[in-house]
Amino acid sequence: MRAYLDLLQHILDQGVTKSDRTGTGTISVFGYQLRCDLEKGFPLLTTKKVHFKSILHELLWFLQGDTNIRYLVQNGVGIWNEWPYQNWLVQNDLAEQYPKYSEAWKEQKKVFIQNIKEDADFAARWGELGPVYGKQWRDFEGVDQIAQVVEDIRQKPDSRRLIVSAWNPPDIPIMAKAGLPPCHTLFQFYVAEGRLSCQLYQRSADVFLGVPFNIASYALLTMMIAQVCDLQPGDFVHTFGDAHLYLNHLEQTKLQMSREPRPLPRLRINPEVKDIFGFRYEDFELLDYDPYPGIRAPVAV
Ligand code: DHF
Ligand code: TMP
Repeated sequence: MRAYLDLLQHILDQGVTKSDRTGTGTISVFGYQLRCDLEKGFPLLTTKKVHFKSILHELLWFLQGDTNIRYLVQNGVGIWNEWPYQNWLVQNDLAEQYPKYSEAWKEQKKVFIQNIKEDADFAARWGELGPVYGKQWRDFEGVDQIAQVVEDIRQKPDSRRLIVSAWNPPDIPIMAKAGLPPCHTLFQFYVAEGRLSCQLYQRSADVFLGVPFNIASYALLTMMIAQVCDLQPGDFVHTFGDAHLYLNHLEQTKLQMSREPRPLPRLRINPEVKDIFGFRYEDFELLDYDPYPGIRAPVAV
């Protein structure tokens, strides 16, 4: 994954200082493209340990059309916790009492997440992110875009219209309330010489924390769709809008850039599964993953 380190270098070299919604501050570039050949290994970073389990559960959760964090929480995945938590604080007039990122805020988050886990009614009320990815993928005004795109890839592989969009303008204000308007906004498939490629347009990219997840997640989705369409995986092309490094991730970025990438792991998928909605957690096995240690970094909420 030299390509990822090149992106980090590019932002450090060319990025401009830019303030942002979260108040953290970034250095940012506008427009960039990265490509991985999925036959050369599974693109999970080796220059820090990336939690593959979270990526897999998140993707299965999207594919089920789920938008409530309860499934993730129950499977030990915390990557979406901060947004419903912050929404709950705001809606209950507690945001001033628990200032973002303070120790009290972190402690209260644990209580909130415990409630999501144990109390189904509480989770139904407060665990919802709004009509985010799962909803738009499976039910964009009644259209199951995933079922449709798989059908189109099978029937019309030459099509230039193999698109899934998570960007639904009337729903943007509702998504912004508890979750976020989709960062991975739109993706397109392409079939040539028996290989399935995928290109993602990501409007906004937290290059240190979010992007390693996003690359692996779309690589995984492309491999799953290739399998159910009897194709080989091709390239994953990742196109960025605002690609940024948060100012509180710069030390971590430099540490990561000092590490020499290792060979990529491989991903085994149970070859029996031929239905895109039929995959389970146990159908995947990551092999030969030998990363450097993880690097902690705070997420901007
Ligand atoms: N907001 C921001 N500011 N950046 C994001 O990357 C982001 N991503 C979202 C939602 N909102 C976001 C969803 N995806 C982590 C990774 C991906 C993700 C959210 C959070 C994260 O915190 N990763 C840590 C911990 C991993 C884990 O707990 O498994 C990491 O070190 O990779
Ligand atoms: P924004 O909505 O103000 O652009 O903030 C969203 C932040 O989350 C931004 O830093 C990009 C980051 N992000 C990713 O990088 N990947 C993701 O998958 C998600 C959901 C968010």
